[in-house]
Amino acid sequence: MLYPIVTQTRSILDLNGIWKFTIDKEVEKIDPAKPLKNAKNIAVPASFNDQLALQEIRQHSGFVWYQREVTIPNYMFNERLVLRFGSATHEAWVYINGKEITHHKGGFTPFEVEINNFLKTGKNLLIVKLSNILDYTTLPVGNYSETVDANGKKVRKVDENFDFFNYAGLHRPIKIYSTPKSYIEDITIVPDVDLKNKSAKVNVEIATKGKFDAVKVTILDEEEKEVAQMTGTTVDCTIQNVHLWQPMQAYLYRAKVEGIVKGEVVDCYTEEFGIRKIEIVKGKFFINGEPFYFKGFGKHEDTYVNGRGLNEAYNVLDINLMKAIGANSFRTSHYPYSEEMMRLCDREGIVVIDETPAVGLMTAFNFDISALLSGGGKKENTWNTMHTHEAHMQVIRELIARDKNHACVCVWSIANEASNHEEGAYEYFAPLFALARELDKQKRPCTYVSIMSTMPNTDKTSSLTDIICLNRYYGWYLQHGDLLTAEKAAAAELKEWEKLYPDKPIMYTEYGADTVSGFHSMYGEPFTEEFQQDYYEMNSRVFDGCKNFVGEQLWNFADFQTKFGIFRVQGNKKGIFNRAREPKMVVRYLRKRWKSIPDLGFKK
Ligand code: BDP
Repeated sequence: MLYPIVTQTRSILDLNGIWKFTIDKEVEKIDPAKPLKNAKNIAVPASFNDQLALQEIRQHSGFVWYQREVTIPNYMFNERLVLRFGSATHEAWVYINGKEITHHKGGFTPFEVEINNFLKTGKNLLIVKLSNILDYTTLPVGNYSETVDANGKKVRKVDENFDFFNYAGLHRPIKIYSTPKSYIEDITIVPDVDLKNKSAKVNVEIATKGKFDAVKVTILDEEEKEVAQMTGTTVDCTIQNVHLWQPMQAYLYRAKVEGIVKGEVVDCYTEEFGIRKIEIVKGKFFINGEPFYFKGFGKHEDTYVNGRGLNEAYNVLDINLMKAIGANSFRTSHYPYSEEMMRLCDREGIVVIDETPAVGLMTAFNFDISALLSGGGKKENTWNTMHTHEAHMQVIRELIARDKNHACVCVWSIANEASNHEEGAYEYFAPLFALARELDKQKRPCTYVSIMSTMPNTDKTSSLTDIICLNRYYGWYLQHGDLLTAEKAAAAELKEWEKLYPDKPIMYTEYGADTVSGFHSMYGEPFTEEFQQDYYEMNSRVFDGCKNFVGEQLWNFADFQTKFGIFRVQGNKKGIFNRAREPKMVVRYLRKRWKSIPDLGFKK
């Protein structure tokens, strides 16, 4: 799916800004043909939750409505006009002038609809109804309930089955873009590097709609120099003396695609791409023929006020903070991040593990200590109870369609912390891995990241994965505060994985300790900045002792907002930066360690 850009044949109307907003109290039916009553001003893109300073809005579960007027300049009416949402969380019904024109389920991928037939000259009323309901059929997974209050009114409640706040709203840019009536619909670029000869074969496949006499593809380098020119919709070229996209040293080529009628360029789109080779050989993760070592983070899209909404200044800052401490990668835990962030990572050379929103696939997930005390908490029965397979297939399709050309995307993560140890997990996951592998023409490695209950002897799905990705909290959730015992347990587990899969790379995709900025102790007490540093030093020793260990992505880059819970004090505090991105003490230790570990060639 192409990202909307302005070219000589395409333009964009930006619909970001102040919209009207109201929560749906489900007392009176809302008519999408009329302006919303008693609506408040709200900024788009952003989560709605933290903008209005009202408890009932922040905690609202159910439906909300957004509205704005749209006027299309007359000169644009001859073009094909497409309304595009970067995302709408989690389910959207879109109306123009009272007519439903599209519907999309899934809060982290873009969708679009042609709107020529629904528009009139002058003002048009654009209304979006959103649901933030998550249940056992959606991704992420929510515990959904409906009760009735004292007045007989239905009360909906979504209890997150995961550890981040269920922010919702129009999270990403909304645009109307134009294309000619005959247009370039999609571009798929697959580079194949010949490292020995320093060359690359680049395959470009173009989907078009309408009639073109010819399609021309020109490959340009960063100096705008033409390196190849081809005609056709499935074309190959070979680039000699190729500039590779390297971790932290990005190089981007551009494929300029032109649809031609009678010698005239009717439509034109330019797609950036990087050329790099990813391979897994004998327990190592190679980029461009050298073993790569992941240093970085699990993150969140989470900032003050914007919530999970796009915040480009924070994206830029986060990447610069990563660079400042010698990191080279992150995982889009626990959902696809904005297209804007992916484009930035292409430019900056950040290596990304691109994750679906499959989080919460575990009936036993619980932060409820009273339930634990009164008999073991929730029951394990995930694969018979949850019905997320269809949603899971859909997000894999939509994620790969969106991100397939990104050089920064080096691994797909199919899920985070599912019940991979339960009976039925293999049957659930095998078709998902097969689908991802079939759809991705670049054949990137696929993985899932596993929870501590999924051990070498209990994981039912590890044979499916290309990399063993572990979320491990030895010394925090287990052996809490006892780093000596934790170190032994962590090292012992890695040995078992190495024995089981001598040829699969192993990495940590989460490890961390809640730490409150400004808490200190002489006695290595948990929650203090000293303990956080001791914890990371302990883990570093374990990693360095494991031959096939290819990376450390800690949890979390920054403190982030979660649902209420007795394990959370205004959110999760495992950040090495706080939510404002101020460093905790451990940042100095990590900077020293990571700056001394090269991105390529660390463990030969
Ligand atoms: C893991 C989850 C992550 C949590 C983290 C934690 O993948 O979402 O925030 O642990 O508990 O279970 O801090």
